[in-house]
Amino acid sequence: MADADLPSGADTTNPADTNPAIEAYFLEERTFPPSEGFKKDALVTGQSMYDEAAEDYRGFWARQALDLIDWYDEWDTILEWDLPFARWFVGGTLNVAYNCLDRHVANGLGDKVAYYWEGEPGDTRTITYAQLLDEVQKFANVLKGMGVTRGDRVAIYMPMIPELPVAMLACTRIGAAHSVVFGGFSSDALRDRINDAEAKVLVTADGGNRRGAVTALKPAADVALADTPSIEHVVVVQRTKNDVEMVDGRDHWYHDVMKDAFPKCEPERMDSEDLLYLLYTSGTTAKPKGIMHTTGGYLTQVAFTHKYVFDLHPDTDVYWCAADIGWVTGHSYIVYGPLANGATSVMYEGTPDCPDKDRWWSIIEKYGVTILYTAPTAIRTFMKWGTQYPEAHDMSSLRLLGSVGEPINPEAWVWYWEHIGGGSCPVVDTWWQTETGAIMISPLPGATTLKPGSATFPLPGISAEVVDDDAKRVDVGGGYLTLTQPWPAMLRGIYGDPERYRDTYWSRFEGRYFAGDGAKLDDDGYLWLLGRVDDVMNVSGHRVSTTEVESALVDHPSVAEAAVVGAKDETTGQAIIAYVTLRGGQEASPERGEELRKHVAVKIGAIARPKTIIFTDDLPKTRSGKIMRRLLRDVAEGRDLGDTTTLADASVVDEIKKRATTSPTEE
Ligand code: 7RM
Repeated sequence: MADADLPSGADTTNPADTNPAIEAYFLEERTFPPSEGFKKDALVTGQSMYDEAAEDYRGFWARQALDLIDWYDEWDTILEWDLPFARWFVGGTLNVAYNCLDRHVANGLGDKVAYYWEGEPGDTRTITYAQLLDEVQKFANVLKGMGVTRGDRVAIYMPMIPELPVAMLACTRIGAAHSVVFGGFSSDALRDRINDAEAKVLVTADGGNRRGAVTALKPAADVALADTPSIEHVVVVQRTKNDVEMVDGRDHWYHDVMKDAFPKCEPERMDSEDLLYLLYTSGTTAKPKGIMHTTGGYLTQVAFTHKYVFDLHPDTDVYWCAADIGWVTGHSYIVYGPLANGATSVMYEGTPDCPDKDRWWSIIEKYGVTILYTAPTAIRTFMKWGTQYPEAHDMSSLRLLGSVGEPINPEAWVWYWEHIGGGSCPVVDTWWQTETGAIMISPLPGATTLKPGSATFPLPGISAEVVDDDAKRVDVGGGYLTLTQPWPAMLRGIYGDPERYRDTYWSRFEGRYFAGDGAKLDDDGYLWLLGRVDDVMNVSGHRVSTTEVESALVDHPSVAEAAVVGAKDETTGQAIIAYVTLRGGQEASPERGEELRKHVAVKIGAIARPKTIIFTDDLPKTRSGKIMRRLLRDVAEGRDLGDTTTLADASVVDEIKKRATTSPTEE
């Protein structure tokens, strides 16, 4: 299948006399139609849902809202759209916790497992829907007892333990909005987010387990709490038993306050447009943006996408989204989507290499996981570690794989398909953002013929277009990815800053939502994400996407991962610098570097040939696994590094800096 000698796509897709916003070079010709076996039981196999939605997207979403969600009062108006401000299911009332818990228990599913939870040290908990409902009601009463009421904000700073979804659902039950701050973020990040939201209560834990060590959360929270005047109470879950200080009157152990909590708590009837949560995007330069998600539209679209993109069969599937709940992927696809659909999920506390590099595969084998949803960064890491780890486990329970967070290079896609999916599981590449709330562009696995590396088409009810610098639609080729009509889970704004909302997302192209991604359309109308447009390189006047060069590098059998940046260059404007991680057992050498440079030239054209290849064991990444190309560009241009606080492992940069100054280049 793998074909390293595909002809260059440059001359077929890009006439040299045009000047596109981003050029399209990479040609991937492999296709994977849904198998008959998969189609037999698939929820969607044909085009009719697309057609139905295209005819009337408002009506389509209204039917989904009725089908998937229980409402106390139905809405009067499906959508009020005063660009850029949307209101969905106006006048409708509902409660998210009720939809995620009570209705399933009332339907006789109380004993069904909501979460198989696995702690990193190997301790486990199995939590049924009935147990989760009990816990949520009690914690809702705890919050009420601390003065939290409808409309308040609650900050949550926790490891991946069951009390995290409990705290989120307890908030939704009483109509308070949560603001989950990823447990890996610093005290400063926590403080700024608490203060921006003016949260009344903080829910945290003593610590969490990560790669065999305890990460102390409460001590970090204490530093933040020195400067958060809105916080009245702090609830602390005991997870790791590390030493913590408890401030009298302010700090309370979770197990203490839960002991006497009243077991029943009626869900609040919330308005469809009431704030459900804030989630801050980790901007490295500007003040973080509190992305606002509301209730009815959000729940509708996360339930819809979780059901149809993952072809969910709730009676038989064991679903595992391996993200952190502190990332939007965890909000939508560990908590709200799966619970709204009554799914059984796996939740894992730790890292994939603890105690060994096969931890995920042993979890899949142990619980019989059928659906796995993860990020390209994880897949490329597994490629680097080698196939012996997945091969040591029986993963035949898997039937569907998902990817999210970055463009997935075709070769990583095929590796995932082959070595994790055993050559029989569709891989759904799902494009979306914190701001979109739910999956927007993705295959439907029983209906869509897959192309490795393509997110394929907008989902039913979603409308996306690629445009050029003048906002003119591009039908074939590269440009800016825009969304052209409102969608139910869309952000409702930036907390406290409507103007920034308009400026950031709606000002670049009139009437269109644009949040920074490049994309191209191929001859068959498939969408290929090309990375952030800020990262696009300008080489002798050609606008080259980082994604395509990276994919050409990862296409080489020796490469596991690559990050490419444009660094200032006297002759070409920018020169392409590639940071490359080799697969297990492969040796770095000047010859290997030369071979890779050639490979890129053959694969996509001489213009994209990297000037320099820097071999590195690791790349700087955000906590959700996105490569931080800005940092690599700074290293390549010899600039001082800016803020690196969203880095997963800051030492990676120092290592790369050393190598960058000792690596041979083209000349
Ligand atoms: C869900 C999430 C959003 C940004 C987005 C893209 C990139 C996400 C894909 C992707 C290519 C994908 N939310 N991105 N998914 N790029 N293909 N399937 O990641 O707010 O943290 O990030 O992530 O650049 O704009 S996020």
